[in-house]
Amino acid sequence: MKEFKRYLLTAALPYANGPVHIGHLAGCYLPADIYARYLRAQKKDVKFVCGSDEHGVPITIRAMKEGITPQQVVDKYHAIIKNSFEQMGISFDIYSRTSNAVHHKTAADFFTKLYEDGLFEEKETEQYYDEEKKTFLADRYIIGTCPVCGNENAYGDQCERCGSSLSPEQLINPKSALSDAVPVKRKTKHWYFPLQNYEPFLKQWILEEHKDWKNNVYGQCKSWLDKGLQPRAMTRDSSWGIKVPLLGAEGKVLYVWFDAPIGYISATKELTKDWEDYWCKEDTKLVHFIGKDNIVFHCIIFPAMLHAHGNFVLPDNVPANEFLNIEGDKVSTSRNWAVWVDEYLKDFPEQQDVLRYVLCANAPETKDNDFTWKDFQDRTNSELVAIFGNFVNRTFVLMHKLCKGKVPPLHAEILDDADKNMLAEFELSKSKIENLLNQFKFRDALFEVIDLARKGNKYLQEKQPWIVARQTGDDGQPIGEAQKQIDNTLHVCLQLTANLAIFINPFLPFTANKMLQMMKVVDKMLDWENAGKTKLLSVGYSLRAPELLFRKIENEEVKRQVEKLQEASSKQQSTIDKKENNNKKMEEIKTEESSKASPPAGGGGLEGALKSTIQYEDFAKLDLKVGTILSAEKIEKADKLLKLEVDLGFEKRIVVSGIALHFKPEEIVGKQVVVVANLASRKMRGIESNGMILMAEDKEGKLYFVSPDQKINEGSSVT
Ligand code: B3M
Ligand code: ZN
Repeated sequence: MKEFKRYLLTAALPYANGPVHIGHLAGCYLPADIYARYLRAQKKDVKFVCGSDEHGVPITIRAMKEGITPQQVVDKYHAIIKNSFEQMGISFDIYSRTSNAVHHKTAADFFTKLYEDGLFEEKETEQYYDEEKKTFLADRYIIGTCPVCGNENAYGDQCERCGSSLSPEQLINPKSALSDAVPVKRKTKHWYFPLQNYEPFLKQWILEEHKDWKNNVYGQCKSWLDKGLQPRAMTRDSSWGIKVPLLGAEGKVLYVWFDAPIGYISATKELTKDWEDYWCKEDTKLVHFIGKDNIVFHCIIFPAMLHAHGNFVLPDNVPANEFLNIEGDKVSTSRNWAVWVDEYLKDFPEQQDVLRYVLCANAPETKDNDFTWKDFQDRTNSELVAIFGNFVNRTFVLMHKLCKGKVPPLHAEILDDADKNMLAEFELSKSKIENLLNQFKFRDALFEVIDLARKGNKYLQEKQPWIVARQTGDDGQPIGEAQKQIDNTLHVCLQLTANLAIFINPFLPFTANKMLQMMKVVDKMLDWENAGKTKLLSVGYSLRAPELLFRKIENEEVKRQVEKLQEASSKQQSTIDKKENNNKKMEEIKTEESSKASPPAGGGGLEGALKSTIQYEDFAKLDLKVGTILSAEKIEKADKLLKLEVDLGFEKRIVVSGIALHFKPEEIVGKQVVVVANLASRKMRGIESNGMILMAEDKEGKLYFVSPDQKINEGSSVT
């Protein structure tokens, strides 16, 4: 194994276009922080850098939504994000921002160097342009109807309703988000980085030399490299960002994914004058902590840039995590389906470690995972409180009761196997935990720590010093032999407590600190070299009274959070509905106006308006089946939706239908309906809906079921 002299850890720069949510924490900030704390405890030379990503379309879109300037957006969210990280104990050595002058210069110089070395290809292409606003439009700025699900507000790169990734050309009725104008194509010049030229280097470096990377990371890289790389434009037409440092490049800025990773270099420059040691010396271990959506940028594009530039080290590892879902559903900012860190901190003051614990125990290290408030409660109550907290608390209470509040001596002559085995566990745990942390297996490492506390509880339970203490002499005190046994037990438990503080420190630093206070020892005790030792607390040393390390999470709190999540998302939904309604109304007005101007053949007006003609093959794609509604129930916090169970003959299905305002659940049970049976399933309010019920709607908006005119077998086809 290569020996490294220093460590440079980076965590993805969050876009300063919103607060951070717990998915961000679990994805990269928490693992990075655990690793940084672990290395620092080992007295390694570590720099842990991060900052806000303040450029790119996400920022300008947010500015447009909030009706403020991009600068105001980044100022607002940079402060919120920075504060959330600080409060959560994410121990960056620097949290910078890409709007800083140092960064602008560093990124521009980087670009210039590649340019002067002749490494860019200059190309003119056609891109969408808004003639009213006189600006080119990034894909995100083009809005239209999704060809997959019909969402009228799909973006030119993605439909947020059905998740399809799109290109602006695929949108039906594309419009500029800035002016509503229909965009036109215009020529524009950009500088492309020919990634394909770096393929041989990347293949050798990743596929041959980094087989040690996590499967998800290695796999994604391999698939990109197998598909073959394409030139990528490193500049954009925009007024927000780092100006392209070339003559004749007015109105152009660096592509955000060109400048953002260079932000790691700029932040290090800001942090230390020795920044070159960390970026240019081969014995630096550079580790990028990121979420899975950033893999290609950190494993392929940025390394190719660094390699092309020369002089820089490449990442030794990129331990990317998968995504954390919330209550069974994907995190979505637009649907406000997220647990925001700043709000958590308000609702659960002083409970940072509990969240750190749950997010690490449930970290999406190898696959997407789910955060639920119930699991948050269960893990807190049955692991942190019942195992770790309980062990430490019992140890302290018993030590005060049976050993006069002091570390009792160890009577070697009567140590039994249970004592010896317990003491031997310290070293064993240390090597297991180290081994796991070195491989970025934070969850398993944390479970080892909890397991050690569990062993402590078991040991204490077997030893039962409170029972031994009943063997009293005439003076009412435990007889000598009994006291010796008690001493040994509590001596072992206290040394174990000291070890637990060291082990838990990278994960739950606030808790480790509380434990230091209780043991009246200094920070130095938490140095990793002390882990595994059995004589950390000196005999006779008097310790403080116990303080509860964790408190239970009550049912009420959990209920409140689940409600809050649902309320926030339905509030958001109703604004989206309103917007969609407004858009619809706008469409209606436009259609009416245009029909007045030139009435279409056969009448016109809204009612007669038909969608464009489809071919029989289009119709034949639908699988329409007759089904019977077996049960219907309301869905909490979703006043428009009913959850239906429908018998389709060949199977029973759950279908969520937006008919709750029109029908009472009890009046539709037994009804025969027509179901679009091959519609892709969709989650609504956390419930998976498999299909759609056909309804007829009259002019007033009243709904009617479409049903066979007499009862027929379930599963019959509608053709
Ligand atoms: N800001 C993407 C994100 O927040 C981007 C990461 C930059 S890391 C250099 O997911
Ligand atoms: Zn869609």
